[in-house]
Amino acid sequence: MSDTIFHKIIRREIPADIVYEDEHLIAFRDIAPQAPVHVLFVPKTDVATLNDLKPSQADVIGRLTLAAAEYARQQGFAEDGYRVVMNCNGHGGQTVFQVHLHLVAGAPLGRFGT
Ligand code: IU
Repeated sequence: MSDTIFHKIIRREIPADIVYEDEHLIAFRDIAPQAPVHVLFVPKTDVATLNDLKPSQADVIGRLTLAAAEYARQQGFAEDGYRVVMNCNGHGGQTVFQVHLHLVAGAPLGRFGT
């Protein structure tokens, strides 16, 4: 098993502000939020980067996306809108090498990449 900071959060070895968890994934607030809402959705399956994702693991990413959309609905900002982002490796800005999906929301967001 990999041993990133996110694995430690999954194992409850370090604290996090967990907002959702099921058998497949965990979601918690980012410690350095980039928007009023900034939640990370992390699979419990070990996948370091998107480059390592196998076709047979498509459900891993599907579940993250569906969980983020459901969270947006439950929290009441789905209609206003939100953004989901996955960073990959250095140029993508990935710093934690367990794949994760950022959900950012709560204010109008700038055009991506500007
Ligand atoms: P990235 O896509 O790998 O760059 O995203 C990692 C995120 O994990 C980043 O937004 C950090 O603020 C966040 N994070 C966290 O929420 N808790 C931690 O203990 C650490 C990083 I280290």
